[in-house]
Amino acid sequence: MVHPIENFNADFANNPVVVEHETDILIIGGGMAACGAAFEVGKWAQGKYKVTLVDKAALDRSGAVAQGLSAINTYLGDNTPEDYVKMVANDLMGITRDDLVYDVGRHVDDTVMNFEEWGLPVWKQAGDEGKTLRQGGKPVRSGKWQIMIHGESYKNIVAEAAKTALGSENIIERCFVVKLLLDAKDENRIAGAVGFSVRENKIYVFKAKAVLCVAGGAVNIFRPRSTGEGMGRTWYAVWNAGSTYAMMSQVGAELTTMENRFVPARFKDGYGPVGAWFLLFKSKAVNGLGEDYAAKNKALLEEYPPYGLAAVPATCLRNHQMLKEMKEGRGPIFMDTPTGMKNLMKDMDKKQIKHLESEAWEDFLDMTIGQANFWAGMNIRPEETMSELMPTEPYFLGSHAGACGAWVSGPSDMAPTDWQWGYNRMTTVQGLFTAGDGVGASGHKFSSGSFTEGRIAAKNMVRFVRDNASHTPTLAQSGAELAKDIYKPFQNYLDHKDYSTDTLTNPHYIKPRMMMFRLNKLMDEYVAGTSTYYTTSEKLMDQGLHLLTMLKEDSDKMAAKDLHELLRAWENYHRIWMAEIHLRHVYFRKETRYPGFYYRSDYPKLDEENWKVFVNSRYHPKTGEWEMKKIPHQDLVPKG
Ligand code: SFD
Ligand code: AMP
Repeated sequence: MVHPIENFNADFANNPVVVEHETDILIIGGGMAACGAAFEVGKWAQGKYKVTLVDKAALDRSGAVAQGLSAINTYLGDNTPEDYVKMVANDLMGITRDDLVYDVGRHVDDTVMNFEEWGLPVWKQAGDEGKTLRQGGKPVRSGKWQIMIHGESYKNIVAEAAKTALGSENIIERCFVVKLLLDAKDENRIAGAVGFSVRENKIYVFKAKAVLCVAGGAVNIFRPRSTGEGMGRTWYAVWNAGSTYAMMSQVGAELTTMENRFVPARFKDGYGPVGAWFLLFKSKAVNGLGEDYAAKNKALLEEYPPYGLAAVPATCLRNHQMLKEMKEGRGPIFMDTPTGMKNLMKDMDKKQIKHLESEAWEDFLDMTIGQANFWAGMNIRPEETMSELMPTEPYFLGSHAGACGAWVSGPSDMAPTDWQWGYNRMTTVQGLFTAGDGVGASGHKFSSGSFTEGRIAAKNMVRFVRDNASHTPTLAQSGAELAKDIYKPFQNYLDHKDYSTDTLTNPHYIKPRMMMFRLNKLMDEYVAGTSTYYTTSEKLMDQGLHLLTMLKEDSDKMAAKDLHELLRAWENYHRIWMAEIHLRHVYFRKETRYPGFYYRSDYPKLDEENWKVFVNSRYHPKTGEWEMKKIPHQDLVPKG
C-alpha cells in the first residue's frame, strides 16, 4: 500500500510516500550473506512464502566485495572442519564458538564450488586447468585455507545467482534500513523494519515474520589514518556503517565479543591487503633497519601461549610485533616485495617472470584498485621497490580476523543446550536472524563462509516462518510516525538553514560530516585508536563515555539538505551506537585479550584464568539499560 504523508513541510521532501510492504521473510543487506540467503531460501520456501531483499546500494557491487577479491580465504579442500575450528580459535585468541565455526567449515566448500560453476575463475594447479573444483580440480592455494581467483567480478557473479534465484521483483535496491521494529503484542519478537529510499522521497515500512539482518560491519567509527585529501580511503568498505550491530542491539538482541575489533596490517595509504604477499609471493615484512622483526620479536609471543606459539600466530599478535618496532622508532615497516619476487623468479624463464609480475599487479587490480593506482603514482615496481606497511584504524566485522556480532542459536547437532534455542543463527530476539559479519565469536568466514552462513540462516528462517504460520506481525507505530522520525534531519535543516550564510556552519544544527569527525576524534583519543597506539584505560573510557553521551545529545540536531545527507546522518546514528557498544565491552573486559588490536594500560596482560570467557551485552529497549555479562567458554573441539 502506498500513501502520502500529510502536512510535511520540507520542500525538497515534498510528497514523501510511505510504502507499506508485507512479506514473510525480509533480508536486510545485499552482500555475501544476503546473497547466500537469497540463493538458498527458495529451495526451502518452495513458493509458499514471500521473500524480500532490501539493500542500501545495488546488489551487483554492494558490500565488502564490491571491488572484487583476489582470493577466497575459506576453502577447506583436504583440511577437516576440526582443523578449521582450531585455526579460527587460535587466531581469535581462544574465544570462539566452535559450534558455529564448525557449521560453516562443513558446508563452505559447496558454496565455493557453486561460485566456480556460476562463472568465477578459480586458479588451478598445472595439469588441472580444465577441471572444476567439484570434478576434483586442485586450486592454487596461497595458504592452507586460501585459494586464488580472478575475482574482479566476484560480486557481480554472486549477485546474478542471488537475483536469479529470488527474482528481481523481490529486490529493493537503494533503500537504507534505519531500524528494526518489534512486535506491538510480543516484546521480544521481530515484526519488521523501516527504511528510506536514497533516490526518491519514499519511506518503506516492512512487515515480516522473520528478518535476516546482514548489513555488514563498520568503518569510520575511528579516525582513519587517511584524513583531509585522503579522506574516504580505508581498507574496509566505506558503505558499511555498523547498521547490523546497531539495529540488532536497539531491539534488544544480545551481542557478543563486541570488544574485538580488526586492525589489519595493510600497505600504507593504498590499504592493499597483505595476505597474497605474505603467502603467495612469500615476502617478508622488515623494519626500517631491514630486520625481519617477526623473527626478531619471536620471544614477545611466548607470553601468549598457545596463541603466539602456533605455526601461524594470531593476527593481532603479528601486529603486536610490528607495533613494538614502530613505537621504539624502528619504522618505517616495509613489505620486502623485491626479495620475495626475486626468490620466486630464480627458476623462472622470461615468460614466467612476466606472468609473476602481472599477478602481483592483479592482486590489487582485482580487489583494491587504489593500491595499484598508488603504486603507479609513486613509481613503485614491486619487483624493484619495497612498499610501506602500516596497521590501519580499527574496523568492526565478524567474518574476517575479527569476531564481533550477535549471540546466536547454534546447530542442533553440536551446540550445547544453552547455546541453542530452536533455530540455527537466530538471535535472542524471536524471528531475528543474522549471518556473515553479523554473527559474533566466529571469524574467518570471509566471503565464502559469509555466503554459506546466509544459506544456513535462510533454511532456518523458513522453518521459523512455517512453525509460526498463525502469527501476524503488528507494528506499534504508523507509517507516518516512522517517516517523521526518519526525515527529522530534513526538518532540522529547514527550520534553521536561513540563520547563517554558510549552510555548513550553523549554531542550531550539525551536518553529518562534522558529526562523524567528532565521533572519530573521540574514539581515536579515548577508545584506543591509532593516535594512542591503540591504548586505553578505564579512566580514558570514563571520559570517553561522558563525551559520547554529550555527542549523542547533540546528534539529535543533525541536519540534512538532501537525501544523500540524510543517508549520512543515519549512518552516523548507527556508528554512534556501535561506538558505545564497543566502548562498553572494552570497559567490561579487564585484561588485554587482543594485543596488537588494542591494549588496556591498566590491565596490560592476558588473563586466561578470569577472562577466557565471552563478553555479552544486551540493551533493554524498554528501560534503556545496558546489561553486561560473562558467558563461560566451552571447547567443543579439543584444541590440544
Ligand atoms: O584480502 C545495508 N574479505 C575477504 N574475503 C575473502 O574471502 N577473500 C579476501 O581476499 C578478502 N579480503 C577482503 C575482504 C573484505 C574487504 C572489505 C576487503 C578485502 C577490502 C571479507 C569479505 O568481503 C567479507 O567476509 C564478506 O563480504 C562479509 O559478508 P556480509 O554479507 O556479512 O557483508 P557485506 O558483503 O559487506 O554486505 C553488507 C551488505 O549490507 C548492505 N547494507 N542495506 C540496507 N540497509 C542498511 N542500513 C545497510 N547497511 C549496509 C550493503 O550495501 C551490503 O549489500 S582480504 O582483505 O582478506
Ligand atoms: P589479509 O590479506 O591480511 O586480509 O589476509 C588474507 C588471508 O591471509 C587471511 O586468511 C589471513 O589470515 C592470511 N594471512 C595474512 N597474513 C598472513 C601471515 N603473515 N601469515 C599467515 N597468514 C596470513
